This record gives sequence, structure tokens and C-alpha cells, in this order.
Amino acid sequence: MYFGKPKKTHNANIPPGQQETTRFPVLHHGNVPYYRDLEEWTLTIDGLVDEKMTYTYQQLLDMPQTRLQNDIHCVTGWSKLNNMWEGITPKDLLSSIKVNDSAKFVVLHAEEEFSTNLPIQDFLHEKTLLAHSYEGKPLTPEHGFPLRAVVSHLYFWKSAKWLRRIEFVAEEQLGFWEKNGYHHYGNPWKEERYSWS
Ligand SMILES: Nc1nc2c(c(=O)[nH]1)N[C@H]1C(S)=C(S)[C@@H](COP(=O)(O)O)O[C@H]1N2
Ligand SMILES: [Mo]
Repeated sequence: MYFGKPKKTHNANIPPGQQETTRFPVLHHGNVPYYRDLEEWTLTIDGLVDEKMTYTYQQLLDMPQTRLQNDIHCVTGWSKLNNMWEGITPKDLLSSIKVNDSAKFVVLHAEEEFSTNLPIQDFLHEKTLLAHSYEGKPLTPEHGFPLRAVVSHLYFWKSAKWLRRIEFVAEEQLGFWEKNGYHHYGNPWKEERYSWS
């Protein structure tokens, strides 16, 4: 008989170099914005669009609502599987907006000067959502209330919390972490963590 350590089964949903956690760590640069009410809050869509659009929180809630189950992969090494988000798909958000054909990238702008960039097809990806709820409840301030991006197929720094503006641009424009050495794209399955790796 062999009494060795039981071998941990490899979970095929965990990318290389990641460890599963069941906690939900809070990670960001800057301060958490706390909103007493959402009267002043808006989401702006601009850049290479026919007309700049601004939505209130209520207008977003009046759009079609979608649930998305995802796995989170943070570049610092933790993965959290099976999360349930609810919000608006980028396609539904853009249903009445004409995006110029010259737009190739999206910059997500958040509070506290945070931004992140992604190719337009990754913004329109079926696993990308503009989420207002997590596990059936509105996002907590720490996790991005009132609205955050959830870009499931890339490292979690692409999932901007406290999202305020979605800008369509023709050329890649680096965001906060991308300017500070993170990979421009960030595919967790290829371990695209830092731009020098
Ligand atoms: N506005 C904003 N969004 C952000 C960040 C940030 O610094 N500011 N950090 C990113 C990083 S690096 C990670 S890992 C996740 C963490 O999200 P969480 O705190 O909900 O776990 O948020 C991302 N979104
Ligand atoms: Mo991160």
C-alpha cells in the first residue's frame, strides 16, 4: 500500500501559474469611490462614434439585462472560479450607437485615473460584460459599484472597476498598468503577464 500525499487533481479551468482561491481579494490603485446617490453618475461612450452618448445608471438598468458566469484570473496569481455577474452586454449597450469602422481599440476609463485598453473584438467578446451586480447583489464599493467591466478571458486588471467612460480609438493606447509594464493584451492561458516576458 502506498500512503503518499494524495495527488491534487489538476483543474483544467485554472491557467498555468495560477492558484485557486475561494476568497474574493480586493485589489486596486487609488481610493475606493463611495457614492451616496447616483444622481451625478453617468457612463459616457465617446471617441470614434457618430455621436457621444451619456447614460444614467437607471438607463443602463432599463436596457436588456444579461447574466454571465466567469472565472477570474488575477495576474498576481489567484483565480476565483464560478462567479455570477449581471449587467449589460457591450452589444446591447452599443445597439443604438454607430461605432466608426476605424475604431480598433477600446479604452476603459475609470475613477481615480485608472484606465485599461483592449482590442475592440475583446470588448465585444461574449464573455465581456458591463456588470452592476455580483452574486445577485449590487457590486460593493470595493468591487466596483456602480459599474465595472468584466473581461473574463483576459487577466483581471482589464476588468476596470468604477467605469465611467468607454472610448473608441483607432490606435492602441496603453492604460494604467499597461504603461507600467503589464502585457498589452493579457491572455492568462499564455501567461501574458508582463510586457518584458
Ligand atoms: N478602477 C480600477 N479598476 C481596477 C483596478 C484599479 O486599480 N482601478 N485594478 C484592476 C486589478 S489589477 C484587479 S486584479 C481587479 C481586482 O478586482 P477586485 O478588487 O474586484 O478583486 O480590478 C481591476 N480593476
Ligand atoms: Mo490585478
